[in-house]
Amino acid sequence: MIIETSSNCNSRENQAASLSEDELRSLSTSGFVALSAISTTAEVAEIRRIFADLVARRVGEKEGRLFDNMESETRPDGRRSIQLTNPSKYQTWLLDTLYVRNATRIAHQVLSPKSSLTFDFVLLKPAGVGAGTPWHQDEAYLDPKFDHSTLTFWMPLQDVASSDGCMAYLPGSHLRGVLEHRSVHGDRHAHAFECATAVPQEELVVCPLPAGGCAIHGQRTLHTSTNNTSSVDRYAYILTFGIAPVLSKNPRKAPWLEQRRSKESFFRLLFRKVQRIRSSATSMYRVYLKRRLNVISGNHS
Ligand SMILES: O=C(O)CCC(=O)C(=O)O
Repeated sequence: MIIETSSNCNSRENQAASLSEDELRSLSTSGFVALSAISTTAEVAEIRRIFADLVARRVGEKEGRLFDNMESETRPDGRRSIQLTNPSKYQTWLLDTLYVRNATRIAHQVLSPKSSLTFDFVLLKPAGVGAGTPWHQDEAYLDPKFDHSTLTFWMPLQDVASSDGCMAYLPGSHLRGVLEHRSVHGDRHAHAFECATAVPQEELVVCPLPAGGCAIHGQRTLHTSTNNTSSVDRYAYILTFGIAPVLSKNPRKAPWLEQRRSKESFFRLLFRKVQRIRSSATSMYRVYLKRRLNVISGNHS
């Protein structure tokens, strides 16, 4: 059965920024929670205007921050899922928004008062052709040598339902550990990963939201988004908060990351990592550096 969450969407008329007991329970039992408002109509309209302008001017393209995250050699029909990484670098006002303030307060409540914004990005799924994001866990993108603790906020900049590229979740999946992933379309050059385990469609929960609403999920919650078949471009502004990762006592294996790494140049890899996690522990970078130097010198240990 596909359950729509609109009736569970908790209203936040005054955009007060902490989760209720029910919302906290939903996050810990289901791995996600939907809020009907985290920003204001005026703020959402301004953020949308800024993103439309940045994308139209192809800001960030040369630096590799603007790209189609689903494009691959087998599916070269790009511009169906356009990602702009760290838009707040180009428009610092984004960091002063009510959205970021509210999300920060919620992250402090849920993760730790020491948590901070580590990464922001926009995903544009163009009208009529926008490709849904494949099922994945966010932790599949993170370095398996470290223990991570992150929380992601997903705010649509227009109303979204199944036909507009809304989010869908598999409740309880955050308790299953990090699952096997692979490159989308079997192409290691593609940015996106997909979960290699089949997701029971009858258990997924689709999450329609009004503009300025918010879906919040943890790093292991399996999630996807639907195709945008509507006549309106779908924008979502996504914030990831985290605490500094710590070297894991039980490091995971993530062959999908290794396979992609082996195809990338050292400098491109390092640039991407620095882009993705601005405020990670310096120890992480020491490990990246050591690993790549080993690869270059032929020592693959
Ligand atoms: O916007 C989407 O299509 C998916 C976003 C996503 O995967 C995320 O926020 O972690």
